[in-house]
Amino acid sequence: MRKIIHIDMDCFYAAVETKYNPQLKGKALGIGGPADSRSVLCTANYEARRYGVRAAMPSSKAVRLCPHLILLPPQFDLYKKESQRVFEILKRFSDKVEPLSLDEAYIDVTDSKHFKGSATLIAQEIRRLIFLEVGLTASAGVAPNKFLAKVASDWNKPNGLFVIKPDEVESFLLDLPIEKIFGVGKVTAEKFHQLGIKTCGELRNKDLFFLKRHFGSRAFELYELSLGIDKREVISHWEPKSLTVEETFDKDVGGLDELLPHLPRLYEEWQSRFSKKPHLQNRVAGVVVKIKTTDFQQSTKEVAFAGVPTLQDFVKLLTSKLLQVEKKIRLVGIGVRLHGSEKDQQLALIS
Ligand code: DCP
Ligand code: MG
Repeated sequence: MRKIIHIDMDCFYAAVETKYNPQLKGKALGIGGPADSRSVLCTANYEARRYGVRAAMPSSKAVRLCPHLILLPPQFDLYKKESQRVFEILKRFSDKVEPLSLDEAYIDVTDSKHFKGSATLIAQEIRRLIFLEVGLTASAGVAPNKFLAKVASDWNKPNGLFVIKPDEVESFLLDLPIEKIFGVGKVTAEKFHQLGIKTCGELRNKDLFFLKRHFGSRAFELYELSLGIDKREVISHWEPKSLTVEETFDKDVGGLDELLPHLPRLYEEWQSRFSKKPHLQNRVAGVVVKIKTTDFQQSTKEVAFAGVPTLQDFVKLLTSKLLQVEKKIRLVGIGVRLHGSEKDQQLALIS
């Protein structure tokens, strides 16, 4: 069973504008061209939404609904910069981060070691860090697949979290409107309604022949989704630059004698993570060790390396590193730095 988190920033463009101009706080705000032009809104904050103002609405109509609406032109470069900061946080928790837009992403945390693998706690931590480090609020959904995680992130919006546990999927879907199914737009929804089907519960009670007659090749997929089955993987479009594991000691350790006994276990953990990603094997560019001393100073040492390092390779590098360190050690990390993807390497050879 997968553990998927869907993160969606709250009224993203409007929130970024308000962050840089706090005077906008509490005022109805829309992002888009002027009301006397033909432009439509990119988004509106929640104050404006109370008046019925929505994304994709003509600015002129928005101002009619909410006469005191403040309209600002979009600053895409700024939103992109903020978005990068959010994604940098997401990538701390998993290699599998799939961006859907500047403000939205899926994260597969099935194999994550953070918070003993609790996706709920990871999602809370992500929200906390986004607020702390970027100064923006995000909503999160946690579920066993992409479809449900995305529905969940919308459930307690804004600034909310909603979790659908595997054993809650069935009851959650019973009354869920079919409009919420991934890929069901206005036309398909209307068709469902004409057939007397309004919820996923009603959909999954129909037999497949009936659905096939009305929805053709999509019938099975829609049926599966209504049961909460969604096998789509989280696909990250970026390649990891390194793969390292680390350990913070309960009590600071002094010197090699005390540190080395910890290495075999750490190496085993690194090896097990590395072996799950065979495509990384020919991308190793260097072996890296990292330590944090008792005064929280962090330093690394790296040597060029190709292939798969052994425990001895890490021991050797760590030994040479520790010759220069006198303080007690709080944390040790080992791992590899990676080349770009194979495609990058080919391009590098050509140019
Ligand atoms: N966007 C856009 N045009 C649209 C929809 C969205 O330009 N028709 C932009 C502006 C949004 C951003 O994408 O700020 C994110 O889209 P969302 O649908 O997630 O909307 P918001 O983040 O603004 O609001 P919410 O709090 O509902 O997520
Ligand atoms: Mg959003």
